[in-house]
Amino acid sequence: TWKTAMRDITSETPDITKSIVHHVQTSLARAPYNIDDFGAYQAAALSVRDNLIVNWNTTQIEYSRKSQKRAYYLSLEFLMGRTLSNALLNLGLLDQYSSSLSSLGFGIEDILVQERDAALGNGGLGRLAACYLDSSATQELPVWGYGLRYKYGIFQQLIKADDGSQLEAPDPWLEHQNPWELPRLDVTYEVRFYGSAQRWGEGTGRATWSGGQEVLAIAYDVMIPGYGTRSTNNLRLWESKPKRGFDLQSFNAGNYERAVESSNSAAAITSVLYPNDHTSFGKELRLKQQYFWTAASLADMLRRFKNLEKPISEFAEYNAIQLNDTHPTLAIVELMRILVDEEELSWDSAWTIVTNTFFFTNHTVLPEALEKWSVPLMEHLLPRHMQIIFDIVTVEKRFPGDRDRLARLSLIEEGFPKQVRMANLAVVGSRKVNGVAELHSNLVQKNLFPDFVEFYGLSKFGNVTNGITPRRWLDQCNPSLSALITDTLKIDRNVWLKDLYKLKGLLAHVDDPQFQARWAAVKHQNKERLALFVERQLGIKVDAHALFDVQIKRLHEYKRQTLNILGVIHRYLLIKSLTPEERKKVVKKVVFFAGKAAPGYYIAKLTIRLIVNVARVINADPDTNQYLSLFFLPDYSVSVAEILIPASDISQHISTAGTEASGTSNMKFCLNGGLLVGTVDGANIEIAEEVGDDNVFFFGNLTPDVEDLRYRHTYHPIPVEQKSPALAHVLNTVSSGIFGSDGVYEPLLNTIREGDFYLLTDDFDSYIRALEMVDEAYADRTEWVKKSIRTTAKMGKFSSDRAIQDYAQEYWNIESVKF
Ligand code: 26W
Repeated sequence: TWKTAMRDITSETPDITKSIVHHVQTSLARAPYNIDDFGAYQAAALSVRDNLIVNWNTTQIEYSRKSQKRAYYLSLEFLMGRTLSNALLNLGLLDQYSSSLSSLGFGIEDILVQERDAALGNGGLGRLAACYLDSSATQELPVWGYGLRYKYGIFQQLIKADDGSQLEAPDPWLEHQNPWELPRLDVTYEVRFYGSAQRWGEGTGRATWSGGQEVLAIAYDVMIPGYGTRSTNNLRLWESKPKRGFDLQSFNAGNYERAVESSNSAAAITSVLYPNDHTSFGKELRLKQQYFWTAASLADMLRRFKNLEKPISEFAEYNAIQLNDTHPTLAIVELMRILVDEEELSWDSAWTIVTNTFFFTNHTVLPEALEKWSVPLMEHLLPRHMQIIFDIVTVEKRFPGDRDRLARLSLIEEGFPKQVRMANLAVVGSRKVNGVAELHSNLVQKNLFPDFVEFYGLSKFGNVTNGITPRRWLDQCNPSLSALITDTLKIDRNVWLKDLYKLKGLLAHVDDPQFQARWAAVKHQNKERLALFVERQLGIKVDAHALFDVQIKRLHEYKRQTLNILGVIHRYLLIKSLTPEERKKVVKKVVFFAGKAAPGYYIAKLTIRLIVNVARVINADPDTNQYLSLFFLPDYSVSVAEILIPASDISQHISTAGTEASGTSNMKFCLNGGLLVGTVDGANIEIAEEVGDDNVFFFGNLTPDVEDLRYRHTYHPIPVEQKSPALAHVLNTVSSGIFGSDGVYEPLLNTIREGDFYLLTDDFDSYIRALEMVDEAYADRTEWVKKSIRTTAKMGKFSSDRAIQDYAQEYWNIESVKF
């Protein structure tokens, strides 16, 4: 126990143990004899942090000393998850901390789960940013992240006991001190809003922006350790603060309330992460977040650049800025403002610098996700930036070419009010534009920006297929599989975790029955771990011998969780119709769902309700519940994904063809030996190319047919009964009220019966057939295990190390900094 361990501290005590005890007594100011798991976590974290700080400082000094080109990753979201386990892995200190904690009476597993997720993101885009930071540091690349330090991360999801609907609660993740950040109260910038812009210097395009509200940006640095290297990069998150305690002018005028109000409005900027994913609402506070963050980040970069004492004309030779979707597009305009108004460069030289500095990644082709800001709102909040955008429009028009087309590719959309199209601005202001999987990048060129492709040529458009970090998404979340791989490949873990193509060495062992048995045993162990987790969470026992089928992602119509749940109901009805004898031949299956719905997304929330209530009925049916059970795991997070992914036999990635830009959890499942059920969409296609068509279960219509099918839905509708009798039966069963009466689900069912924009009626039958193929394949367990091994073996391409290399070489032109 702590008490004895404390008494036993001697000169022989390992340094790590001493350091943990030291932090209990000093940083936590607590007596060591009544420390609980959380206190032990805090002390261990502070002790690990001491190691990180040393490496981080060395790295930053080296970066300054070498003054090489740097890249900056601007993302409004960083979905980091937990840090302690990742830091221990990357520092190579996991075993030592584990034994120190155990000598103090604590189990490492109990300690690691004390940490709260840093959930400063919605989904794929935010988690991608986190994987890219890991890979950049691992490859010793000088890359910094810039984001916002939200006081509240993505909301906590609760499921209402009476009707199964989603409730949202705040996520005050900073309640306890966060050991992974370093407040830099000395690194601050002033950011202006509102006021007015006065042009000066005839024909130069210059202006002065003054007045309005000034807000302070304060830096918090999060250390990002690389794996197996001392290189430790920085993620700088900005917090907003009123410039003074409160607005002195109002205060002196006797208006105390107004004074406090203005200080509230400054603090509000970084108070909460917007929980929408794929829908833009055009709220003023969101625009304020975007500008606050880009302005502070650019001021910071400029200050760093000026320390190099290079001419400003060389800015783009030393800095590359990656825009993670359009959210940071104002950075383009802000850099123009700084160069033209403050550095007094000519418009054209400024524009050359800008268009050599920025790179833009698009993450979705859904029209409702394309950001637009109303011109009157921009004029009010950022008058100088609106002027610059209008000037960009005018200057772009000087280029030779087809005027009509240029009007169409205009940054301003006509209407009431006029709107600024941020994606178009991002394309115009960037050196290169990329999508996140082959298919998606083609759609970006053909459907989203065809006129720009014609205008600038194809060379401005590229593809970087997404990737995931194998450190978190294999070694950390699936230590048994990692150990088995190391043992089998007979190469050091440090080697294959940094060169994931090495996994193909597993192919030589596919036919080895002993290896197959060990592979299957690992999967089973992970299924038992998930079963235990579910039992603790929901109080229901899960049969780990059943096939585990998982769909975890944000709830969205295009991702078609509805297709999945209707398929589950279909299976339930089928099993129900069998005799007890016949049922014995059914493949036992457990279906897991998890994911959050945007708080205002009615249909997505209704889908959750349906899943939860179907689960209640199915799990309580003694005729069927040994063959089919269903769980909706509340409050999906990175940490929950780390338990679910290693336990899956199959996972579902079943978006309507052409709608899922890439998907990244598909890669995580396959890396962990789960097989993929999916549509021919996003990175599914490239995964199938790698692992082979016979190791994935594809179904559904293809992208080129989607448009035509939608047209037919509108002009030549065919009733569901005719198109898919099986689906019609399922819909009618839901309507009949066995999962909840009084027609609650009708609005959801009607999206399918009328319009069916996401083509469920077109894909249902082939979906069911694909699931039948899964059943057949699963019956031959040896063949199944081979498929699983082959899948993992072929996932090398999907390491985020490869993706980051692509960006570093083809886009940013940066090199590793070795020391
Ligand atoms: C303005 C509202 C808003 C918020 C977030 C619009 C769009 C977004 C993101 C771009 C949505 C997103 O996360 N997209 C996902 O990005 C992943 C990483 O590239 C891809 O793997 C997913 O397919 C894509 O949906």
